[in-house]
Amino acid sequence: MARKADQKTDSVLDPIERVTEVIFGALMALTFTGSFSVASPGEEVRTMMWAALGCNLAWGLTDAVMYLIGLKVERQRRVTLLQQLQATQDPERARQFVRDALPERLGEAASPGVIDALQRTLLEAEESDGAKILADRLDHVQGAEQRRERVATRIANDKAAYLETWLAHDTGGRVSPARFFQALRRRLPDDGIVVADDGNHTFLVAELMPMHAPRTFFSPSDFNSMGYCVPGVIGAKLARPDRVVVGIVGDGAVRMTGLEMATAVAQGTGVVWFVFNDGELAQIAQAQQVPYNRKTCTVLPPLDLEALARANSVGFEAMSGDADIEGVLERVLSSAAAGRPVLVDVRIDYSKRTRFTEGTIRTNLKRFDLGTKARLVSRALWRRITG
Ligand SMILES: Cc1ncc(C[n+]2csc(CCOP(=O)(O)OP(=O)(O)O)c2C)c(N)n1
Ligand SMILES: [Mg+2]
Repeated sequence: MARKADQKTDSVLDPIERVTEVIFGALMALTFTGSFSVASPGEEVRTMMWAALGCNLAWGLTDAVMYLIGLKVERQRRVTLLQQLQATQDPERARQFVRDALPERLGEAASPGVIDALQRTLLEAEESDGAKILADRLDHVQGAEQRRERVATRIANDKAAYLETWLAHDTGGRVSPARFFQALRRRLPDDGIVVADDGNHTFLVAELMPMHAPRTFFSPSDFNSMGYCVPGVIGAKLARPDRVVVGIVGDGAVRMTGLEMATAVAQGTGVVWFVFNDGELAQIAQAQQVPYNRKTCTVLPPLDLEALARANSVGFEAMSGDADIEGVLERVLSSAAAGRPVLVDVRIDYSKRTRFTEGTIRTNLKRFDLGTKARLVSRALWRRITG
């Protein structure tokens, strides 16, 4: 009854063949059990009878499962063939698809004309199936739309909750990143451009400053080269003079390309650079703090940003706490609108870690092998104790 290996048919598993196998199994069971009871009746024979029955029952069940799988595979095969036929523009390829779907000898013998006729019949016959596929796809798309809405709501809720944690954080009198970006967002037009440098401030922008239009946020995201922002802001403004362009740059990065401010003055490009002044190469300092309990070469000497601005003939404002945010933003954005570049010394609060920093520390630790993990964790603990 089983299919011979070299016998190729147009069906992966023939339903009739399967039903026949089930009946065959049942007959076998009856035959075995019958012969045992005739040969030597008694307790042992009864056990064997049950065993034989059990075997055949299992065989029948296996066949039934195989039959259902076969139906599914068979249907998928037809669906794929239909899709291939519909998709191909090349008649020769279409013929090949039909030939492949035919029993071997028939496929070899059929002429192109016969195959073309078969193809037409196949496409017509499958039309109702095609409609079913379409309906399935539609269901899937509609399901996806509902999923999209669910995910969007969840993201919005998570973001609102995350913002709350920032607003509730004690900034110790310094400028709250969350309040700064909320105020900046309110004052910046939707197509206003924000250019960030590389550092902790980059992730603060990503996490706390919603962007309302494509191509309005720029940062050196591939090689993360510090020093991008000061000239980047000038470049963006020269390319889009009609847009408001501001930069967010660290007090480390501003030392790298800060003198480019002279170009803005020379070109009369009205831009604003907000220097997030925390006295450290914070992105690295924060990552050092957890494993080493030290800040190695990441604490910066003081930088007189007002003097730097004056030296370059650009305007200057200091933002020392949350109370300064609105007034400073008002003044610097109007100065930029009048074509006068401005540098702002933002005494930013970096006492709360970004999700990025939290995530990086955790992810890096996970990637290490067990020995390295144990070494890092024990050193971190030891340094917590010994200082
Ligand atoms: C040219 C260059 N050197 C070093 C680094 C490594 N690096 C990434 S962030 C960072 C600290 C940036 O400090 P700062 O500009 O003050 O920004 P903050 O992290 O304090 O916001 C450093 C040193 C880099 N990305 N590019
Ligand atoms: Mg810094």
